[in-house]
Amino acid sequence: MKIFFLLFVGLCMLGLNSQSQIRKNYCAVKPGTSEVELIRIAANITPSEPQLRWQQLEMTAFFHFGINTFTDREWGEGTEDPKLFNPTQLDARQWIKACKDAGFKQVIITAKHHDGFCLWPTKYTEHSVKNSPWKDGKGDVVKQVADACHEAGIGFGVYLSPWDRNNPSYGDSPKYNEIFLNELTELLTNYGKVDEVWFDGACGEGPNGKKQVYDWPGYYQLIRKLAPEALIAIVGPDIRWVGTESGYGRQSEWSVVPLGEADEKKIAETSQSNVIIAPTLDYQNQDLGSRMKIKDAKGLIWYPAETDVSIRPGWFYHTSQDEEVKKPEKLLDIYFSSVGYNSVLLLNIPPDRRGLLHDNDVKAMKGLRSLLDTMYALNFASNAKLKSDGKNVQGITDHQLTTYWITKGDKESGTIEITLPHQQTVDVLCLQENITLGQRIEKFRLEYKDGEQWKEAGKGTTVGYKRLVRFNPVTSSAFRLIIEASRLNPTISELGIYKLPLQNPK
Ligand code: FUL
Repeated sequence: MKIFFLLFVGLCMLGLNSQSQIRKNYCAVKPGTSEVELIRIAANITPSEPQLRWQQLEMTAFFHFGINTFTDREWGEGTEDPKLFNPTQLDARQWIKACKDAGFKQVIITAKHHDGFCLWPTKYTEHSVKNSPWKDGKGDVVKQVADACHEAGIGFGVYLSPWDRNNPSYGDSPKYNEIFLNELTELLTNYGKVDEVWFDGACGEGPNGKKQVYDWPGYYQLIRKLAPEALIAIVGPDIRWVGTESGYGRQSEWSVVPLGEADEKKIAETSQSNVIIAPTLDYQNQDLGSRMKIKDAKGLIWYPAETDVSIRPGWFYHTSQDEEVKKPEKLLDIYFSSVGYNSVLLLNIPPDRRGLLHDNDVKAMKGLRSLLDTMYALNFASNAKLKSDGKNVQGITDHQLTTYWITKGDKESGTIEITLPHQQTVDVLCLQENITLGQRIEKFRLEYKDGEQWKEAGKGTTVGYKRLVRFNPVTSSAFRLIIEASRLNPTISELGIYKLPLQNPK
Protein backbone atom coordinates (compact mmCIF):
# COMPACT_ATOMS: atom_id res chain seq x y z
CA MET A 1 0.00 0.00 0.00
CA LYS A 2 2.74 2.35 1.11
CA ILE A 3 4.71 1.61 -2.06
CA PHE A 4 1.71 2.45 -4.26
CA PHE A 5 1.20 5.69 -2.38
CA LEU A 6 4.83 6.67 -2.79
CA LEU A 7 4.66 5.81 -6.50
CA PHE A 8 1.57 8.02 -6.91
CA VAL A 9 3.21 10.95 -5.12
CA GLY A 10 6.30 10.45 -7.25
CA LEU A 11 4.29 10.55 -10.50
CA CYS A 12 2.57 13.77 -9.39
CA MET A 13 5.90 15.35 -8.61
CA LEU A 14 7.27 14.37 -12.00
CA GLY A 15 4.28 16.03 -13.56
CA LEU A 16 3.25 12.78 -15.25
CA ASN A 17 -0.19 12.86 -13.77
CA SER A 18 -1.25 15.73 -15.99
CA GLN A 19 -4.92 15.29 -15.03
CA SER A 20 -4.38 15.60 -11.29
CA GLN A 21 -6.76 18.22 -10.04
CA ILE A 22 -5.86 21.35 -8.19
CA ARG A 23 -9.52 22.36 -7.97
CA LYS A 24 -9.29 25.59 -6.11
CA ASN A 25 -9.58 29.20 -7.09
CA TYR A 26 -6.09 30.22 -6.06
CA CYS A 27 -2.66 28.64 -6.10
CA ALA A 28 0.72 30.02 -5.12
CA VAL A 29 3.48 29.40 -7.68
CA LYS A 30 6.68 28.19 -6.09
CA PRO A 31 9.99 29.65 -7.31
CA GLY A 32 11.56 27.43 -9.96
CA THR A 33 8.22 26.09 -11.24
CA SER A 34 8.67 24.91 -14.84
CA GLU A 35 6.58 26.37 -17.67
CA VAL A 36 4.81 23.03 -18.14
CA GLU A 37 3.89 22.87 -14.48
CA LEU A 38 2.74 26.51 -14.49
CA ILE A 39 0.34 25.79 -17.35
CA ARG A 40 -0.91 22.69 -15.54
CA ILE A 41 -1.64 24.82 -12.49
CA ALA A 42 -3.37 27.54 -14.56
CA ALA A 43 -5.53 24.98 -16.37
CA ASN A 44 -6.78 23.55 -13.09
CA ILE A 45 -7.71 26.75 -11.25
CA THR A 46 -11.50 26.76 -10.90
CA PRO A 47 -14.16 29.17 -9.63
CA SER A 48 -15.28 29.06 -6.01
CA GLU A 49 -18.91 27.96 -5.50
CA PRO A 50 -20.21 31.56 -5.28
CA GLN A 51 -18.14 32.55 -8.34
CA LEU A 52 -19.60 29.63 -10.32
CA ARG A 53 -23.15 30.57 -9.33
CA TRP A 54 -22.50 34.19 -10.26
CA GLN A 55 -20.96 33.37 -13.65
CA GLN A 56 -24.05 31.38 -14.59
CA LEU A 57 -26.30 34.37 -13.90
CA GLU A 58 -24.94 35.92 -17.14
CA MET A 59 -27.08 39.08 -16.86
CA THR A 60 -27.38 41.19 -13.70
CA ALA A 61 -28.89 44.65 -13.20
CA PHE A 62 -27.72 47.79 -11.44
CA PHE A 63 -30.08 50.41 -10.00
CA HIS A 64 -28.51 53.83 -9.52
CA PHE A 65 -31.09 55.63 -7.43
CA GLY A 66 -30.77 58.24 -4.70
CA ILE A 67 -30.54 61.95 -4.05
CA ASN A 68 -28.96 62.46 -7.51
CA THR A 69 -32.22 61.26 -9.07
CA PHE A 70 -33.86 64.37 -7.61
CA THR A 71 -31.06 66.88 -8.23
CA ASP A 72 -30.39 65.75 -11.81
CA ARG A 73 -26.74 65.07 -11.03
CA GLU A 74 -24.30 62.20 -11.39
CA TRP A 75 -22.16 62.96 -8.33
CA GLY A 76 -23.79 64.73 -5.41
CA GLU A 77 -21.75 66.84 -3.04
CA GLY A 78 -23.14 65.49 0.19
CA THR A 79 -24.74 68.83 1.10
CA GLU A 80 -28.12 68.02 -0.48
CA ASP A 81 -31.19 68.34 1.70
CA PRO A 82 -32.67 64.86 2.42
CA LYS A 83 -36.08 66.48 1.91
CA LEU A 84 -35.41 66.44 -1.82
CA PHE A 85 -35.80 62.66 -1.85
CA ASN A 86 -39.48 62.13 -2.55
CA PRO A 87 -40.45 59.46 -5.08
CA THR A 88 -44.18 59.56 -5.75
CA GLN A 89 -44.90 55.94 -6.72
CA LEU A 90 -41.88 53.92 -5.69
CA ASP A 91 -42.46 50.24 -6.40
CA ALA A 92 -39.41 48.00 -6.34
CA ARG A 93 -41.55 45.07 -7.48
CA GLN A 94 -41.99 46.87 -10.81
CA TRP A 95 -38.17 47.09 -11.15
CA ILE A 96 -37.65 43.46 -10.28
CA LYS A 97 -40.45 42.20 -12.51
CA ALA A 98 -39.09 44.11 -15.51
CA CYS A 99 -35.60 42.73 -14.85
CA LYS A 100 -36.74 39.17 -14.27
CA ASP A 101 -38.93 39.20 -17.38
CA ALA A 102 -35.92 40.36 -19.38
CA GLY A 103 -33.74 37.55 -18.03
CA PHE A 104 -31.73 39.36 -15.36
CA LYS A 105 -30.97 37.04 -12.47
CA GLN A 106 -29.53 39.38 -9.85
CA VAL A 107 -29.69 43.10 -9.05
CA ILE A 108 -27.57 45.61 -7.16
CA ILE A 109 -28.98 48.76 -5.54
CA THR A 110 -26.87 51.84 -4.74
CA ALA A 111 -27.59 51.79 -0.99
CA LYS A 112 -25.22 54.75 -0.67
CA HIS A 113 -23.51 56.65 -3.48
CA HIS A 114 -20.64 59.13 -3.10
CA ASP A 115 -23.02 61.83 -1.74
CA GLY A 116 -23.48 59.73 1.42
CA PHE A 117 -27.30 59.69 1.27
CA CYS A 118 -28.45 56.29 2.55
CA LEU A 119 -31.48 54.59 1.01
CA TRP A 120 -32.13 52.75 4.27
CA PRO A 121 -32.85 54.27 7.69
CA THR A 122 -29.40 53.61 9.11
CA LYS A 123 -28.61 54.39 12.72
CA TYR A 124 -25.23 55.81 11.78
CA THR A 125 -26.12 59.02 9.94
CA GLU A 126 -28.99 61.45 9.70
CA HIS A 127 -28.36 61.77 5.97
CA SER A 128 -30.87 59.16 4.88
CA VAL A 129 -34.41 58.33 3.83
CA LYS A 130 -35.52 58.67 7.44
CA ASN A 131 -35.26 62.47 7.12
CA SER A 132 -37.07 62.61 3.81
CA PRO A 133 -40.77 63.24 3.24
CA TRP A 134 -41.06 59.88 1.44
CA LYS A 135 -43.43 57.75 3.53
CA ASP A 136 -43.01 60.33 6.31
CA GLY A 137 -39.48 59.16 6.87
CA LYS A 138 -40.62 55.59 7.50
CA GLY A 139 -39.59 54.19 4.11
CA ASP A 140 -36.70 51.84 3.33
CA VAL A 141 -35.70 51.44 -0.34
CA VAL A 142 -33.15 48.73 0.40
CA LYS A 143 -35.83 46.65 2.13
CA GLN A 144 -38.26 47.05 -0.75
CA VAL A 145 -35.66 45.92 -3.25
CA ALA A 146 -34.41 43.04 -1.07
CA ASP A 147 -37.96 41.80 -0.41
CA ALA A 148 -38.91 42.03 -4.10
CA CYS A 149 -35.79 40.05 -5.08
CA HIS A 150 -36.33 37.37 -2.48
CA GLU A 151 -40.00 37.05 -3.48
CA ALA A 152 -39.07 36.75 -7.15
CA GLY A 153 -36.21 34.34 -6.46
CA ILE A 154 -33.49 36.50 -7.95
CA GLY A 155 -30.19 37.56 -6.39
CA PHE A 156 -29.85 40.73 -4.33
CA GLY A 157 -26.74 42.89 -4.00
CA VAL A 158 -25.69 46.23 -2.54
CA TYR A 159 -23.42 49.00 -3.75
CA LEU A 160 -21.98 50.88 -0.81
CA SER A 161 -19.66 53.75 -1.68
CA PRO A 162 -16.73 54.03 0.71
CA TRP A 163 -16.25 57.60 -0.54
CA ASP A 164 -18.77 59.61 1.47
CA ARG A 165 -18.93 63.33 0.80
CA ASN A 166 -21.42 63.93 3.61
CA ASN A 167 -20.02 62.15 6.63
CA PRO A 168 -18.10 64.57 8.90
CA SER A 169 -15.84 61.72 10.03
CA TYR A 170 -14.72 60.92 6.49
CA GLY A 171 -10.94 61.46 6.43
CA ASP A 172 -10.66 60.62 10.10
CA SER A 173 -9.74 57.11 9.06
CA PRO A 174 -10.40 54.81 12.05
CA LYS A 175 -13.57 56.68 13.00
CA TYR A 176 -15.05 56.60 9.49
CA ASN A 177 -14.00 52.97 8.95
CA GLU A 178 -15.98 52.03 12.03
CA ILE A 179 -19.05 53.86 10.69
CA PHE A 180 -18.62 52.13 7.35
CA LEU A 181 -18.40 48.72 9.04
CA ASN A 182 -21.56 49.53 10.99
CA GLU A 183 -23.37 50.45 7.77
CA LEU A 184 -22.21 47.22 6.18
CA THR A 185 -23.35 45.27 9.24
CA GLU A 186 -26.84 46.74 8.94
CA LEU A 187 -27.03 45.89 5.24
CA LEU A 188 -25.75 42.36 5.74
CA THR A 189 -27.93 41.49 8.72
CA ASN A 190 -31.31 43.20 8.22
CA TYR A 191 -32.22 42.35 4.64
CA GLY A 192 -32.01 38.58 4.22
CA LYS A 193 -29.49 37.00 1.88
CA VAL A 194 -27.08 39.37 0.15
CA ASP A 195 -25.41 37.90 -2.94
CA GLU A 196 -23.02 40.64 -4.06
CA VAL A 197 -21.34 43.62 -2.41
CA TRP A 198 -20.07 46.16 -4.91
CA PHE A 199 -17.32 48.64 -4.00
CA ASP A 200 -15.64 51.17 -6.16
CA GLY A 201 -12.36 52.61 -5.11
CA ALA A 202 -13.08 56.37 -5.35
CA CYS A 203 -11.37 58.11 -2.47
CA GLY A 204 -11.77 61.89 -2.32
CA GLU A 205 -10.44 64.25 0.30
CA GLY A 206 -12.43 64.56 3.53
CA PRO A 207 -14.10 67.82 4.71
CA ASN A 208 -11.28 68.15 7.25
CA GLY A 209 -8.72 68.06 4.42
CA LYS A 210 -7.56 64.65 5.57
CA LYS A 211 -7.19 61.66 3.32
CA GLN A 212 -9.31 58.66 4.24
CA VAL A 213 -7.46 55.34 4.37
CA TYR A 214 -9.98 52.57 3.75
CA ASP A 215 -9.71 49.42 5.84
CA TRP A 216 -10.29 47.02 2.94
CA PRO A 217 -9.18 43.87 4.83
CA GLY A 218 -11.57 44.79 7.64
CA TYR A 219 -14.46 45.35 5.19
CA TYR A 220 -13.77 42.02 3.45
CA GLN A 221 -13.47 40.08 6.70
CA LEU A 222 -16.80 41.43 7.91
CA ILE A 223 -18.52 40.43 4.65
CA ARG A 224 -17.00 36.93 4.79
CA LYS A 225 -18.24 36.61 8.36
CA LEU A 226 -21.78 37.94 7.87
CA ALA A 227 -22.46 36.85 4.29
CA PRO A 228 -19.97 34.11 3.36
CA GLU A 229 -21.65 33.48 0.02
CA ALA A 230 -21.69 37.12 -1.06
CA LEU A 231 -19.27 38.03 -3.81
CA ILE A 232 -17.17 41.13 -3.28
CA ALA A 233 -16.90 42.98 -6.55
CA ILE A 234 -14.63 45.38 -8.33
CA VAL A 235 -12.48 46.51 -5.43
CA GLY A 236 -12.56 43.06 -3.93
CA PRO A 237 -11.26 39.52 -4.07
CA ASP A 238 -13.99 37.78 -6.10
CA ILE A 239 -14.94 39.76 -9.21
CA ARG A 240 -12.89 42.17 -11.28
CA TRP A 241 -13.85 45.22 -13.33
CA VAL A 242 -13.60 44.46 -17.05
CA GLY A 243 -11.81 47.78 -17.54
CA THR A 244 -14.39 49.89 -19.41
CA GLU A 245 -17.85 51.28 -18.76
CA SER A 246 -18.86 50.93 -22.41
CA GLY A 247 -20.29 47.41 -22.22
CA TYR A 248 -17.53 46.08 -24.45
CA GLY A 249 -15.13 43.58 -22.89
CA ARG A 250 -12.12 41.74 -24.26
CA GLN A 251 -12.25 39.09 -26.95
CA SER A 252 -9.52 37.15 -25.13
CA GLU A 253 -10.86 37.06 -21.61
CA TRP A 254 -9.03 34.82 -19.15
CA SER A 255 -10.71 34.27 -15.81
CA VAL A 256 -7.39 33.02 -14.42
CA VAL A 257 -4.97 35.88 -13.90
CA PRO A 258 -1.49 36.17 -12.40
CA LEU A 259 -0.60 37.61 -9.01
CA GLY A 260 2.64 39.45 -8.40
CA GLU A 261 5.08 39.46 -5.50
CA ALA A 262 3.28 42.12 -3.44
CA ASP A 263 -0.12 40.39 -3.65
CA GLU A 264 1.44 37.05 -2.76
CA LYS A 265 3.01 38.62 0.31
CA LYS A 266 -0.34 40.06 1.38
CA ILE A 267 -2.07 36.69 0.87
CA ALA A 268 0.62 34.93 2.87
CA GLU A 269 0.06 37.43 5.70
CA THR A 270 -3.69 36.73 5.74
CA SER A 271 -4.68 33.20 4.79
CA GLN A 272 -3.45 30.87 2.10
CA SER A 273 -6.78 29.17 1.51
CA ASN A 274 -9.20 32.07 1.48
CA VAL A 275 -7.95 34.98 -0.58
CA ILE A 276 -9.28 38.23 0.77
CA ILE A 277 -7.24 40.79 -1.05
CA ALA A 278 -8.18 42.65 -4.23
CA PRO A 279 -5.47 41.58 -6.70
CA THR A 280 -3.40 44.34 -8.26
CA LEU A 281 -3.83 44.25 -12.02
CA ASP A 282 -3.64 46.59 -14.94
CA TYR A 283 -7.41 46.23 -15.44
CA GLN A 284 -7.49 48.02 -18.77
CA ASN A 285 -4.78 45.95 -20.39
CA GLN A 286 -6.02 43.92 -23.37
CA ASP A 287 -4.11 40.87 -22.17
CA LEU A 288 -4.50 39.78 -18.58
CA GLY A 289 -3.94 36.05 -18.71
CA SER A 290 -2.12 34.70 -21.79
CA ARG A 291 0.92 32.40 -21.44
CA MET A 292 3.15 35.46 -21.85
CA LYS A 293 1.26 37.26 -19.13
CA ILE A 294 1.36 34.45 -16.57
CA LYS A 295 4.90 33.26 -17.13
CA ASP A 296 6.37 35.14 -14.15
CA ALA A 297 3.32 34.73 -11.91
CA LYS A 298 3.91 34.27 -8.21
CA GLY A 299 0.36 33.02 -7.85
CA LEU A 300 -2.68 32.31 -10.03
CA ILE A 301 -6.24 33.17 -9.15
CA TRP A 302 -9.75 32.76 -10.60
CA TYR A 303 -10.76 36.40 -10.89
CA PRO A 304 -13.51 36.79 -13.51
CA ALA A 305 -14.65 39.94 -15.29
CA GLU A 306 -17.86 41.91 -14.76
CA THR A 307 -18.92 44.35 -17.47
CA ASP A 308 -20.84 47.33 -16.07
CA VAL A 309 -22.60 49.73 -18.41
CA SER A 310 -25.67 51.96 -18.24
CA ILE A 311 -28.71 51.67 -20.49
CA ARG A 312 -28.59 55.49 -20.64
CA PRO A 313 -25.67 57.88 -21.00
CA GLY A 314 -25.67 58.58 -17.23
CA TRP A 315 -25.72 56.20 -14.26
CA PHE A 316 -28.58 58.13 -12.62
CA TYR A 317 -31.94 59.00 -14.18
CA HIS A 318 -32.19 62.32 -16.07
CA THR A 319 -35.40 63.27 -17.92
CA SER A 320 -33.24 64.83 -20.62
CA GLN A 321 -31.92 61.34 -21.47
CA ASP A 322 -35.32 59.69 -22.00
CA GLU A 323 -34.72 59.54 -25.74
CA GLU A 324 -31.17 58.25 -25.34
CA VAL A 325 -32.02 54.83 -23.96
CA LYS A 326 -29.98 52.19 -25.78
CA LYS A 327 -31.98 50.33 -28.42
CA PRO A 328 -32.46 46.52 -28.24
CA GLU A 329 -30.02 46.06 -31.14
CA LYS A 330 -27.34 48.01 -29.26
CA LEU A 331 -28.06 46.01 -26.09
CA LEU A 332 -27.69 42.82 -28.12
CA ASP A 333 -24.32 44.03 -29.38
CA ILE A 334 -23.33 44.70 -25.75
CA TYR A 335 -24.59 41.23 -24.77
CA PHE A 336 -22.34 39.67 -27.41
CA SER A 337 -19.41 41.75 -26.19
CA SER A 338 -19.87 41.02 -22.49
CA VAL A 339 -21.70 37.73 -21.81
CA GLY A 340 -20.36 36.52 -25.17
CA TYR A 341 -16.83 37.47 -24.11
CA ASN A 342 -16.74 35.36 -20.96
CA SER A 343 -17.95 38.05 -18.61
CA VAL A 344 -21.09 38.82 -16.61
CA LEU A 345 -23.12 41.81 -17.79
CA LEU A 346 -24.11 44.34 -15.12
CA LEU A 347 -26.60 46.61 -16.91
CA ASN A 348 -27.66 49.77 -15.09
CA ILE A 349 -31.34 50.74 -15.41
CA PRO A 350 -31.89 53.84 -13.25
CA PRO A 351 -35.33 54.30 -11.66
CA ASP A 352 -36.90 57.71 -12.29
CA ARG A 353 -38.29 60.35 -9.93
CA ARG A 354 -41.52 58.43 -9.54
CA GLY A 355 -39.47 55.51 -8.25
CA LEU A 356 -40.30 53.39 -11.29
CA LEU A 357 -38.33 52.17 -14.27
CA HIS A 358 -39.20 54.38 -17.21
CA ASP A 359 -41.25 52.85 -20.06
CA ASN A 360 -38.50 53.46 -22.58
CA ASP A 361 -36.03 51.45 -20.51
CA VAL A 362 -38.52 48.63 -19.90
CA LYS A 363 -39.29 48.49 -23.63
CA ALA A 364 -35.60 48.28 -24.50
CA MET A 365 -35.04 45.46 -22.01
CA LYS A 366 -38.03 43.56 -23.41
CA GLY A 367 -36.68 44.10 -26.90
CA LEU A 368 -33.33 42.59 -25.91
CA ARG A 369 -35.09 39.58 -24.38
CA SER A 370 -37.12 39.01 -27.48
CA LEU A 371 -34.02 39.10 -29.73
CA LEU A 372 -32.20 36.65 -27.45
CA ASP A 373 -35.19 34.33 -27.17
CA THR A 374 -35.61 34.25 -30.93
CA MET A 375 -31.95 33.46 -31.49
CA TYR A 376 -31.59 30.85 -28.75
CA ALA A 377 -34.87 29.12 -29.67
CA LEU A 378 -33.18 27.17 -32.42
CA ASN A 379 -29.81 25.53 -31.87
CA PHE A 380 -29.08 23.87 -35.20
CA ALA A 381 -26.50 21.66 -33.50
CA SER A 382 -29.06 20.06 -31.22
CA ASN A 383 -30.50 17.77 -33.88
CA ALA A 384 -27.23 17.33 -35.74
CA LYS A 385 -25.09 14.20 -36.02
CA LEU A 386 -22.03 14.77 -33.85
CA LYS A 387 -18.72 13.01 -34.38
CA SER A 388 -15.40 13.60 -32.72
CA ASP A 389 -11.98 12.28 -31.83
CA GLY A 390 -12.71 12.96 -28.14
CA LYS A 391 -14.99 11.61 -25.44
CA ASN A 392 -18.70 12.19 -24.78
CA VAL A 393 -19.56 14.44 -27.70
CA GLN A 394 -23.29 13.98 -26.96
CA GLY A 395 -22.83 16.06 -23.81
CA ILE A 396 -22.40 19.29 -25.77
CA THR A 397 -26.05 20.01 -26.48
CA ASP A 398 -27.75 18.83 -23.28
CA HIS A 399 -27.74 22.19 -21.43
CA GLN A 400 -25.64 20.70 -18.62
CA LEU A 401 -22.43 22.50 -17.74
CA THR A 402 -20.85 19.42 -16.22
CA THR A 403 -21.53 16.92 -19.01
CA TYR A 404 -18.86 17.74 -21.51
CA TRP A 405 -16.70 16.70 -24.41
CA ILE A 406 -13.01 16.28 -23.66
CA THR A 407 -10.06 15.09 -25.71
CA LYS A 408 -8.51 11.68 -25.11
CA GLY A 409 -5.12 11.01 -23.52
CA ASP A 410 -3.21 14.23 -23.20
CA LYS A 411 -4.31 15.77 -26.52
CA GLU A 412 -4.44 19.53 -26.41
CA SER A 413 -6.32 19.91 -29.69
CA GLY A 414 -9.35 18.22 -31.21
CA THR A 415 -12.20 18.36 -33.69
CA ILE A 416 -15.96 18.04 -33.43
CA GLU A 417 -17.92 17.43 -36.63
CA ILE A 418 -21.50 18.67 -36.76
CA THR A 419 -23.70 17.38 -39.58
CA LEU A 420 -27.13 18.97 -39.82
CA PRO A 421 -30.09 17.12 -41.37
CA HIS A 422 -30.52 20.03 -43.84
CA GLN A 423 -28.61 23.05 -45.03
CA GLN A 424 -29.06 26.08 -42.82
CA THR A 425 -27.95 29.68 -42.95
CA VAL A 426 -26.22 30.55 -39.69
CA ASP A 427 -24.06 33.35 -38.30
CA VAL A 428 -23.45 32.70 -34.60
CA LEU A 429 -21.34 30.14 -32.75
CA CYS A 430 -21.79 29.72 -29.01
CA LEU A 431 -19.22 27.76 -27.02
CA GLN A 432 -18.95 26.97 -23.33
CA GLU A 433 -16.17 25.26 -21.46
CA ASN A 434 -16.73 23.17 -18.37
CA ILE A 435 -15.17 25.74 -16.09
CA THR A 436 -15.61 23.46 -13.09
CA LEU A 437 -12.44 21.84 -14.49
CA GLY A 438 -10.78 25.14 -15.41
CA GLN A 439 -10.47 27.53 -18.35
CA ARG A 440 -8.28 26.00 -21.01
CA ILE A 441 -9.03 26.78 -24.67
CA GLU A 442 -6.59 29.22 -26.29
CA LYS A 443 -7.54 29.07 -29.96
CA PHE A 444 -10.41 27.68 -32.02
CA ARG A 445 -12.10 28.03 -35.37
CA LEU A 446 -15.39 26.97 -36.94
CA GLU A 447 -15.37 25.68 -40.49
CA TYR A 448 -18.23 24.92 -42.85
CA LYS A 449 -18.31 22.79 -45.96
CA ASP A 450 -18.80 24.68 -49.18
CA GLY A 451 -19.12 21.99 -51.88
CA GLU A 452 -16.11 19.75 -51.24
CA GLN A 453 -14.09 22.44 -49.53
CA TRP A 454 -13.83 23.32 -45.86
CA LYS A 455 -13.86 27.08 -45.32
CA GLU A 456 -13.53 29.18 -42.19
CA ALA A 457 -16.74 30.69 -40.80
CA GLY A 458 -15.46 32.19 -37.56
CA LYS A 459 -12.65 31.94 -35.04
CA GLY A 460 -11.55 33.02 -31.62
CA THR A 461 -9.07 32.61 -28.81
CA THR A 462 -10.43 32.11 -25.29
CA VAL A 463 -13.81 30.54 -24.49
CA GLY A 464 -14.29 30.26 -20.72
CA TYR A 465 -17.84 30.11 -19.38
CA LYS A 466 -19.33 31.46 -22.62
CA ARG A 467 -17.98 32.66 -25.95
CA LEU A 468 -20.19 33.94 -28.75
CA VAL A 469 -18.74 34.51 -32.19
CA ARG A 470 -20.64 36.33 -34.90
CA PHE A 471 -19.65 35.82 -38.49
CA ASN A 472 -20.93 36.59 -41.97
CA PRO A 473 -23.87 34.25 -42.70
CA VAL A 474 -22.90 30.93 -44.27
CA THR A 475 -25.20 28.23 -45.69
CA SER A 476 -24.23 24.61 -45.20
CA SER A 477 -25.15 21.33 -43.54
CA ALA A 478 -21.61 20.40 -42.49
CA PHE A 479 -19.61 22.23 -39.84
CA ARG A 480 -16.58 21.39 -37.75
CA LEU A 481 -15.18 22.99 -34.64
CA ILE A 482 -11.43 22.77 -34.44
CA ILE A 483 -9.75 23.42 -31.11
CA GLU A 484 -6.28 24.45 -32.15
CA ALA A 485 -4.61 25.14 -28.83
CA SER A 486 -5.39 24.55 -25.20
CA ARG A 487 -3.85 24.36 -21.74
CA LEU A 488 -4.07 20.57 -21.14
CA ASN A 489 -7.19 18.80 -22.45
CA PRO A 490 -9.81 21.19 -23.81
CA THR A 491 -13.44 20.69 -22.80
CA ILE A 492 -16.65 21.77 -24.51
CA SER A 493 -19.63 21.78 -22.25
CA GLU A 494 -22.14 23.30 -24.70
CA LEU A 495 -22.06 24.14 -28.40
CA GLY A 496 -24.67 26.10 -30.29
CA ILE A 497 -25.02 27.26 -33.87
CA TYR A 498 -27.61 29.96 -34.40
CA LYS A 499 -29.03 32.54 -36.76
CA LEU A 500 -29.27 36.13 -35.57
CA PRO A 501 -32.80 37.53 -35.77
CA LEU A 502 -31.47 40.68 -37.46
CA GLN A 503 -28.76 41.75 -39.80
CA ASN A 504 -25.44 40.85 -38.27
CA PRO A 505 -24.51 43.96 -36.23
CA LYS A 506 -20.88 42.74 -36.04
C1 FUL B 1 -18.20 54.76 -10.60
C2 FUL B 1 -18.98 55.87 -9.92
O1 FUL B 1 -18.19 57.03 -9.73
C3 FUL B 1 -20.17 56.15 -10.81
O2 FUL B 1 -20.95 57.20 -10.33
C4 FUL B 1 -20.97 54.86 -10.89
O3 FUL B 1 -21.49 54.54 -9.62
C5 FUL B 1 -20.11 53.72 -11.42
C6 FUL B 1 -20.81 52.40 -11.48
O4 FUL B 1 -18.97 53.59 -10.62
O5 FUL B 1 -17.01 54.52 -10.05
